[in-house]
Amino acid sequence: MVQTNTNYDAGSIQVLEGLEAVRKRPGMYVGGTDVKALHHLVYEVVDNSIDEALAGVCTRIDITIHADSSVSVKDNGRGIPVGIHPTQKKSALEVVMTTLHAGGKFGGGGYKVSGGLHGVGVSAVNALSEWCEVEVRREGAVHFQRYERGYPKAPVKVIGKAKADDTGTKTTFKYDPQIFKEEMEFRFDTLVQRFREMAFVTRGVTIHFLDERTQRRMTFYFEGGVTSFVRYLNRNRENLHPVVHVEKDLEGIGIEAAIQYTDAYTESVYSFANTINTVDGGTHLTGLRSSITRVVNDYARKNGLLKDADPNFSGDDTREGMTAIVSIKHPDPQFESQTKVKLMNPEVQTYVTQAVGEVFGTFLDENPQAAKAIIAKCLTSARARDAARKARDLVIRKSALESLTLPGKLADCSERDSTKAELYIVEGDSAGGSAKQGRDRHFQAILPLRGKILNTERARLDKILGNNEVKALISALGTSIGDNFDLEGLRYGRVIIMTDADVDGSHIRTLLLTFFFRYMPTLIDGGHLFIAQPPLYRMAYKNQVKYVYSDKEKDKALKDLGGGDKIGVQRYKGLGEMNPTQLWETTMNPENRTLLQVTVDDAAEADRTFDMLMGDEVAPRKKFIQTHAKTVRNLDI
Ligand code: 0RA
Repeated sequence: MVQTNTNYDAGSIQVLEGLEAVRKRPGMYVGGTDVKALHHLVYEVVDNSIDEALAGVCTRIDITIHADSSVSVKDNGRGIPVGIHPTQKKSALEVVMTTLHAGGKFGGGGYKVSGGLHGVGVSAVNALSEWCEVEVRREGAVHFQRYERGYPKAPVKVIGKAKADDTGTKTTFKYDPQIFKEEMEFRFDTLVQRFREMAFVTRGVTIHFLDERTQRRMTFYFEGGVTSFVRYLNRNRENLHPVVHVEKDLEGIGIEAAIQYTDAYTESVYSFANTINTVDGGTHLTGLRSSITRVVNDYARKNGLLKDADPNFSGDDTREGMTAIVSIKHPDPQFESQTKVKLMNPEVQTYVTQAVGEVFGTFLDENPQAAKAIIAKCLTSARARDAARKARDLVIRKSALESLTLPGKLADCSERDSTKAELYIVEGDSAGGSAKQGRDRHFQAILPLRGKILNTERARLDKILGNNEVKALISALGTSIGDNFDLEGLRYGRVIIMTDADVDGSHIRTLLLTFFFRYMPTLIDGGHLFIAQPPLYRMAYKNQVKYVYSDKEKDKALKDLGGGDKIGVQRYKGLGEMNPTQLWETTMNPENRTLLQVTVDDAAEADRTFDMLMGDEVAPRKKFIQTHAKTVRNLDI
């Protein structure tokens, strides 16, 4: 599937641009200078090694975060060429490291499949690094070069011998604090997730990751590729049949997919193009979905499971409880935008539909037990959807009537200009009380919700719509929901979720995010949804008082305040522990507060974890709460 031009040499590397541009406008090349962009640097380097694995010439990648936050990526690929470049008259290695687009991926042969996210290659990382060192083992020698802010310190030199069959590349870089100015750190969990995904969709490669700051390490190798991926995703669910694996080459496009139904109420489908997680889907995902719907309907008709009078299953019906991965390898992928999150190649849809349709259709024919279980699941979900639709229509009609009468518990503000008004959604009556007293009633409205909304065990979200607390929320917002949603009606320009920093708070936040994501995505898109950030500690010494929002800030404040162990430190477990003035000063006053703006990605993540949170398996839920309760404080990452 993946073919490479074996005559590749220094000559086919095209030289396009200098590196000053990258330092001047990092946003254009790695998406900014925030912590997300920082992680991008690592991905960009790893992508190059993954390309070698896709070309079938690399089996192992070692990634290490060192104590000084420098990062090494080492692979056993062919090694970056070191011959003298015919027009540039210097080592091809230096050209690759210092010239944009010089990875051999842009014209000139070389790779047939490439994952590199921005395609700018390792040279952009080099330009944004305080220093960078590359070691290439190739042609019996170890070649070395060091760069500072992109500029080579000396020509490439041989620093040792290597066995003839010992080849590969090791890149070590330290990001430049002149570019990445804010204080930030690599996040182990974020990187792990990405490396795990890469290993799933690059079968046969072993990715080893070591964090020397903490000595945590992880190794990923998945013999089953995307099938292993689906097993992993379904590890806490009851499955209805073994994973169905699809693997096909059509017109030079590699297609892999894996499908398994479980008893879950949601769909978990992920798509990849050249190992990139295409978060916004695209033609490969559309192809997968449409073929599943078609095959299931065809089978149900053919076997009398759908009667002539019955309508076809909708796409939603056939996807409830389905976990699937589709991963394609394409020599010339077209993406919607720079950020490469949506695949556009039209032919891919046809090929994926064909490949998946054939294999999945045969699977159903040959496994009547599995087919029966899948169709039964579709029938249940079709009925539930119908019932939910009726219930929802009722709620919408009711809330349309009720929207004239605002809910009783809403403490509204006097401001009528929605662009200036804010709604705080607060958990619990006691916090609600503090917020009502502490707010500026001029422009801040408070809606207290009771924790009870979560006790609907194993609830479909549709059920939650019938809940009184949620109805109050819908009518307070004034937008209605679902297809009837109308942003014009929004009564508050800022909708702010304010919950405790504990397990229940995190639970309620996830529920609310899921609710907004499914029924009011436009509200999130418009940038109207926020999460308040209450302080974790109050620190007092003599007549100084300081509120801090993280443990790190606390350590710093301990130093700054002087006074050693005479400093009084109070940990806030809930909003209720703050008096109204404190709540105003720390969390509600626009002059001092920090709000985290919710993006659709954040909400989608909450949505993905929602069914697990609501499911009846206790162990994964506990684990989720422990990890999620922390990360949600940093939604801007
Ligand atoms: C250009 C050409 C060839 C390999 C590479 C670049 C290459 C780049 C990186 C970056 C990290 N690891 C890498 N491994 C290889 C092909 C060389 C050949 O045909 O021998």
